[in-house]
Amino acid sequence: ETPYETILVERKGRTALLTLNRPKALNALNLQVMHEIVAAAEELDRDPEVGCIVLTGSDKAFAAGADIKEMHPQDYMDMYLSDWFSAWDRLGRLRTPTIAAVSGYALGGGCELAMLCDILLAADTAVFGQPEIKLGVIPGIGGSQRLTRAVGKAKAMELCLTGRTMDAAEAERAGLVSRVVPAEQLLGEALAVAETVAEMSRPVAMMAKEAVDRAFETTLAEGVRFERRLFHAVFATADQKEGMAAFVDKRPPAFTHR
Ligand code: CO8
Repeated sequence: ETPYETILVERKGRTALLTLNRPKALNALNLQVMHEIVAAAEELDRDPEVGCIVLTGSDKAFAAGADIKEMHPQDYMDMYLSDWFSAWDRLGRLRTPTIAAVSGYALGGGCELAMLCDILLAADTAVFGQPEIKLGVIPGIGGSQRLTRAVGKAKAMELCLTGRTMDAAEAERAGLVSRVVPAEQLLGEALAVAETVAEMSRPVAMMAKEAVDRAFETTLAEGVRFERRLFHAVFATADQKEGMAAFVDKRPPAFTHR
């Protein structure tokens, strides 16, 4: 039924679940995985019935990195002309909120993929790192930028320069992940968070995401101005009328996602 070979796509109500499925390679991210995830996610992003997308891997590995065997023979011109890995940027431009549910290894490109998502939930077994330097390369899917914004310069430098990994507890203390849960509860918890998000007004959730993301792109004054304009704009939605009316009437809101 699914046109994809390296990922599984499931729908549960207004939530979509994307599961990386290259178990023999610990979900190493080759170009096929990249194109399939991006295609699946963009299709879900266009679907008004989808309010949140969860991305996960296996118990052992969210993803153990970009596919080293595929990159090994490439030279500079191959990389430059194909703009290797640039399609991953499209994942960061989805409007639908995304959740990375990380169990086991999230190394290199795996850590970068998790950081491309909006909410990062970790199992207590999660291991994060940017070990590219040990292979004689550096992060290539935004790791040097997003890790630094998430955990600050000192820790990002240490991880990128030594290749040292951090466990889930350290990742939570450092602010990389929003929460750590026991491994056996990870998927259930991620789907519960997703369902909560998906039941909110879809356009208003999109605007909330856009506003938070703006904090990484602009100055405080510009960001606050951007937020204020979006805040005014939500008063054009039916869901603002419904949400506030429901509060006043002491009943749950029935959002129409308009
Ligand atoms: N790429 C390809 N294959 C992989 C990868 C990978 N990143 N990771 C694991 N595999 C394969 C192994 O080769 C092995 O295959 P086989 O059975 O055919 O030998 C299989 O998965 C199972 O792996 P292991 O036997 O190694 O499993 P272990 O439990 O012993 O070890 C580890 C797990 C510690 C995760 C180990 O596999 C490991 O160190 N993997 C590599 C981690 C890594 O360095 N990741 C960073 C890769 S570089 C990157 O992601 C960004 C590059 C940016 C480039 C930008 C270009 C523009």
